[in-house]
Amino acid sequence: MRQGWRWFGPEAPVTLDEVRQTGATNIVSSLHQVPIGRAWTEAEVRERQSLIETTPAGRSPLIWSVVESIPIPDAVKRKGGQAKAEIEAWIASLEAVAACGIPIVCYNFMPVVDWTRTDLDYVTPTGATAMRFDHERFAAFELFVLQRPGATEEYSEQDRARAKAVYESMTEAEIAEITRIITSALPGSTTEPLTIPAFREKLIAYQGIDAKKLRQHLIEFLEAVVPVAEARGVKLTLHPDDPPRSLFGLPRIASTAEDYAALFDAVPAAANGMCYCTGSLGVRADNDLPAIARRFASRIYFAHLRATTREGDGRTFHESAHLEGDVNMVAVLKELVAEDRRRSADLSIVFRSDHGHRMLDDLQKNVTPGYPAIGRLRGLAELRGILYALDAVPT
Ligand code: DNO
Repeated sequence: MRQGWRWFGPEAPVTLDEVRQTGATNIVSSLHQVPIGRAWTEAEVRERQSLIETTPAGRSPLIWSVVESIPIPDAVKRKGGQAKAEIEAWIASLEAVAACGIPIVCYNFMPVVDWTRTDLDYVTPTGATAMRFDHERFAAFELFVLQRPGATEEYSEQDRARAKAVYESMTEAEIAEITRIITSALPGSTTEPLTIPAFREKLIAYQGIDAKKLRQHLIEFLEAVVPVAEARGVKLTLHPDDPPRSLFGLPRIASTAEDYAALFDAVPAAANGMCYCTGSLGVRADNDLPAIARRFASRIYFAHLRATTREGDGRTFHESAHLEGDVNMVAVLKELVAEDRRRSADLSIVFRSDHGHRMLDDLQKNVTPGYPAIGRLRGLAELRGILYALDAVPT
């Protein structure tokens, strides 16, 4: 398996020279500066590639092997008026990536928000901080800050009462913070947070789109892009929903094995692949992670490895150290290694230690939420240990 590292570009707090020190060899990156929906040019991709792949004398080389992500605009997910043009722009970006020989592209199909958390710095017993999704805080936001029409009916009376108590205990600053975290679409996103009215509008635009329709839109998207990827030798990998269930009354369709099976049945070409993310899928107790890895082994080109711990009734969770929590990482890696052994080196699975606790010096530094260097390095080192023990020395 190939050791990857997500790098957010030249402005990011973690530099390429630092990445090199982690022992990772494969860079996972995107043109984060390009607005969502604008087609990437080959020159732009090449420029970034040359930054990554120009190695200072005496240093070990890095290679840009995964684009995470080429974002998909909401118009495609909703199949709005601009959908066709947006898909064409996405294909142009894919062509630019393919022209530079980058073999893997990751994307997601979550409406409006990408990954969602309510706390970025939840203090764990070690003193390191983790990201957390607190169901009650989320409900407090949705019911009393966002005041989403229709939300009330989706919660039980007991949930509403708990959410109200949580909301009433929150300070103005806490309310502003949770609003910022949730409406930036994802913590650490390069997009600006939305105002509450703008966020509401984005949700309203999805009215009438249920899971069946959203899945159909994804299939139509795949029917347009997979043949291009197939012809250009690029593997597309769909990232699972995080958390793997509906939020804000919006449908989600990449949360379970059956969700993925439906997509692979509809568009069977090998380029239609999976980004196997243990942290996202693992939030559901009914997702059997090793079984999912076994079932879709040949479609897994890229893996995000991290663990979460469910709390209470399971709707709340926090991110654990990589080998702790609800994910049996040894069992997962056994499956991935078995698949990797069936492959040629050029198709070896790229994995990255996903997220990481904020610890040691990173507690004093500016970090990208979820992506501090030290916590991720701890994760990578632990994962590497398992691979060595499985006699699967990573490249
Ligand atoms: C979070 C990431 C996601 C992922 C996208 C892929 O840490 O795993 O934001 O990059 O969902 O499109």
